[in-house]
Amino acid sequence: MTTVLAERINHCLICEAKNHPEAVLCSDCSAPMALIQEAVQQEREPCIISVIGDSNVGKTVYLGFLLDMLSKRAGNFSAIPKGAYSVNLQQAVINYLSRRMFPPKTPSEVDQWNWAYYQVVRHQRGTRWFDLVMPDMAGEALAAEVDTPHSFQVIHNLLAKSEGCILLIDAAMASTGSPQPDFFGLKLMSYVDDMFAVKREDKIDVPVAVVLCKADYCPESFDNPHKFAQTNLNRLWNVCEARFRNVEFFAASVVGSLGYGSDEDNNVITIPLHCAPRGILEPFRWLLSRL
Ligand SMILES: Nc1nc2c(ncn2[C@@H]2O[C@H](COP(=O)(O)OP(=O)(O)OP(=O)(O)O)[C@@H](O)[C@H]2O)c(=O)[nH]1
Ligand SMILES: [Mg+2]
Ligand SMILES: [Zn+2]
Repeated sequence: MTTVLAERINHCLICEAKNHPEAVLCSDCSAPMALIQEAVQQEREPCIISVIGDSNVGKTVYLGFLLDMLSKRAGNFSAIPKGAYSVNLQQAVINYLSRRMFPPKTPSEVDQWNWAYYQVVRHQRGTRWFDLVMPDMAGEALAAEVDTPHSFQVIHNLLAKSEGCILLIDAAMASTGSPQPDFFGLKLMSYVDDMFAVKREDKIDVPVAVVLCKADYCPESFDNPHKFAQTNLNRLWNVCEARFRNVEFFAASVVGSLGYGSDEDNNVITIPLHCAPRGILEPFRWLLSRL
């Protein structure tokens, strides 16, 4: 394993394209070359966890908070970021929220995404260290890839290499009767299904944590995420039941109270008045227990 990894030092971790030794980003897929350099240094193949979901569902906010809580040792976890670039996402999210703003949407261009490479251990459960790579993808790029597979090759490669997924769904939107979160979830899960299916009749083993985001708008989803999903996201629920062996539903939110204001174009915007993260670690803890 060590020598194989060392031989791959100039090959992108995500798409395996050979790059110039001094390349910072992969010339094929724009993933940071620091990922493979880190893996070679650790002498361990990292485990990729993908946070997926529609645009505006809350991926950046969720991932930023998750990484921040991990590095603050929440829930008996310890997390060590590898490389300063790994801290950028959590820093940006916490900075925005401390100024009572949400972070801007993630650009579709892959070279603008934040990638996090963390070593994580949970103290109660022995000493197994996980080397995790978690990119913050743009929802629009994901939607384009799902609609036209291979249009964003980096997403295709990332998902194919993922050992677990956190699928974020806009519970607030679903609770108002909008079918959009349900359809998007269904599309994403069938994309993942196509990617991992070996035989049609076999269920997929890859663990998927379905996180009902913005649950502060619909607190009932905290009481019973299963029932909420079965009622408001029935198409997604059915595909999970039929095709995936390892799925669990969770509810999460980061804000305790919201205010409303307007931006310079007089659009109504939400203002996070204070943060009260709830349900952020549970999906992650469950996912690690399944790896
Ligand atoms: N009420 C509430 N709103 C939230 C929460 N998390 C995110 N939001 C709202 O959702 C918006 C989008 O969050 P992002 O994290 O930027 O969404 P994203 O999935 O990264 O979107 P893309 O970058 O476009 O893919 C924020 O601007 C907030 O308005 C939450 O926990 N509660
Ligand atoms: Mg984003
Ligand atoms: Zn690449």
